[in-house]
Amino acid sequence: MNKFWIALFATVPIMAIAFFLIGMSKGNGLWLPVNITSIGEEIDHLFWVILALTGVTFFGVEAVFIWFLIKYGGDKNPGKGIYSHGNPKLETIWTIIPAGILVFLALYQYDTWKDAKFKVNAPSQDQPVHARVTGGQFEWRLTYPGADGQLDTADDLEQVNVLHVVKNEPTRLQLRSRDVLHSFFIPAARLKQDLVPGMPNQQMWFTVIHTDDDPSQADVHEIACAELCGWGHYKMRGFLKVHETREQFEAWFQDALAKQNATTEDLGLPE
Ligand SMILES: [Cu+2]
Repeated sequence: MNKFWIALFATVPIMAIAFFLIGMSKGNGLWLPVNITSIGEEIDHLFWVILALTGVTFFGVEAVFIWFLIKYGGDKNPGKGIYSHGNPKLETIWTIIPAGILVFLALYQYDTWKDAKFKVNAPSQDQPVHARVTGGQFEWRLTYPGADGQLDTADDLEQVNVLHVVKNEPTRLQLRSRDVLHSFFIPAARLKQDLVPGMPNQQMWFTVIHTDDDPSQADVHEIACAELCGWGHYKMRGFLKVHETREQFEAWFQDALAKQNATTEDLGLPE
């Protein structure tokens, strides 16, 4: 076979590996952000297990592919090609192996999924949610229950796009959509949840255990909408602000509440 074609096809796996190595090398911001939640370590572990499985498969498939290109090239096999109508035994084997791997993954990830997603495992269910996240075209609206612990009362605090939480405290959120499908995604927390119109009480929970070791953004992490939700989808960028202590959070909360409830007189503005 023409060496040119071998080189061209071999370029694909070589480039894939090169991009992978560049992507995962530290400091260029292409890889996952540093994990900040207790559940994130388990999710990262699953990520690596799946990456290893798919990686080994990738190398195996590419090796066979390149070997076949060389072995069955036209220069070594002159004449007409042979057309096969399949091999039931071979097909059974290559169906059973991936099916087995998928069953293994389904069982292997079950405990993590249960902890991250089954509502019965949500923390502090007897207490009010930390905040309600309402996705809407095109913003995240955060509503915190005030001192009464009830949402939709006069002492609520409403904020846009920045979610404030406290380090080492289990945080439970209520999620809902105001209009279309959105997806609340906190990459550093390794959590993502669709907001489905008509399902007003979806939940997400996590505990921030440590913050990014990059001092320039030690306590602020990106929030993104991970579901194309309209022309302004890109604008649904928010931030997760982590307070070191409950006192710091309360200080921010009271200040924000006072600003929210300020009158024009308080602010010294003309009426
Ligand atoms: Cu959205």
